[in-house]
Amino acid sequence: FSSTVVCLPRLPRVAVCGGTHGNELSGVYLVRELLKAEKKVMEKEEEEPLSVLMVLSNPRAMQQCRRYVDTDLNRCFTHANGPIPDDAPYEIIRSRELNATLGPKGNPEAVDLVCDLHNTTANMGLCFILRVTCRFQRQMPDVPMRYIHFDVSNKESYSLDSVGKHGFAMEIGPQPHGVVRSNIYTAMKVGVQHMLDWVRIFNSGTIFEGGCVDVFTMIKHIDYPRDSETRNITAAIHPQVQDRDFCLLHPEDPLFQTFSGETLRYKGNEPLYPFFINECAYYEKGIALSLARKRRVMIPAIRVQTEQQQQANKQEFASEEEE
Ligand SMILES: *[C@@H]1O[C@H](CO)[C@@H](O)[C@H](O)[C@H]1NC(C)=O
Ligand SMILES: *[C@@H]1O[C@H](CO)[C@@H](O)[C@H](O)[C@H]1NC(C)=O
Ligand SMILES: CC(=O)N[C@H]1CO[C@H](CO)[C@@H](O)[C@@H]1O
Ligand SMILES: [Zn+2]
Repeated sequence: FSSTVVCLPRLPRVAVCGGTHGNELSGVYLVRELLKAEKKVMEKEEEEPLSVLMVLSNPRAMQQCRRYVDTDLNRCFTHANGPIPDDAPYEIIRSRELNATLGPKGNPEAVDLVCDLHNTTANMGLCFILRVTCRFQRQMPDVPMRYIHFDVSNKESYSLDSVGKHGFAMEIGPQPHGVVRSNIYTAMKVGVQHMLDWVRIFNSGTIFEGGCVDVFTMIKHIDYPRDSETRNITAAIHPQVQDRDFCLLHPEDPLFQTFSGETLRYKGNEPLYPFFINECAYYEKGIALSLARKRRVMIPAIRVQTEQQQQANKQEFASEEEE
């Protein structure tokens, strides 16, 4: 498989975004730290061939240490048209601003890669949530690193990372509400550093060997058992499942424990991998956990396009636009 090398466009402009959810503090503190480091570099006037744009996505929610003020910012990036009213939700207004800074979405001027930093209260380690499959060469030292794929090919993507030409979310946990834990913060910092190193090495023309990578594809969400009248939850995640993200769940395995002490079992007909188990922010979305199928995917060797290939691409893009 490594005989064919796939050539991809250069990635000269990368954006690292934190605070898209204002209470996910690792990303907030990391972007602030990178902004400080950036200022030092600029004072020394060092030439940096890669442009890295640092963005604090939802300042108002960060100030209040809340996920969002009016509505989930990370669901606002669908193709919206027309003027917005003055009393529009804050996040709608902010999403337009971010679309202008990082995008516009679907436009050749958009940044090449958006890395959006999140964290989860679930015990998931470091995860890359992708719309396409790729992989970073190096493994992280202490944290398990995984790839999750949400198939959105038939739906319009709505997340911040969809504004760039390419994008992904880095999700890391467990870390509770409004808390920063140094192990999680450090793992995220190392993850971002790896990603930026990878882009620099890629842009410089190095060939990355192909190979296999395990990808978790989201199949479905499962809600908590609820009272049919009040809609209140009647059970919590079973202790045998709590914190066991990415451990195979078999049909008839315990899944929930009701508040009266009864065990409820997984009724699916195939074993699947649970993740986002008991994510705090997903109670309001009606998600107790998500289930994924694991696939092994072959990744071809990749290399950056030559100058000529890039020129040819630009022309192709321009003629598509005219159509
Ligand atoms: C982003 O901006 C472009 C150009 O102004 C517009 O066409 C598009 O609908 C905007 N998308 C969002 C999500 O705001
Ligand atoms: C359902 O939940 C609401 C809000 O948390 C609470 O006020 C109410 O008492 C609950 N109802 C029952 C029957 O437990
Ligand atoms: C997925 C998600 O939104 N995760 C959580 C990250 O951590 C913060 C607190 O630091 C939670 O509030 C989020 O819900
Ligand atoms: Zn988040």
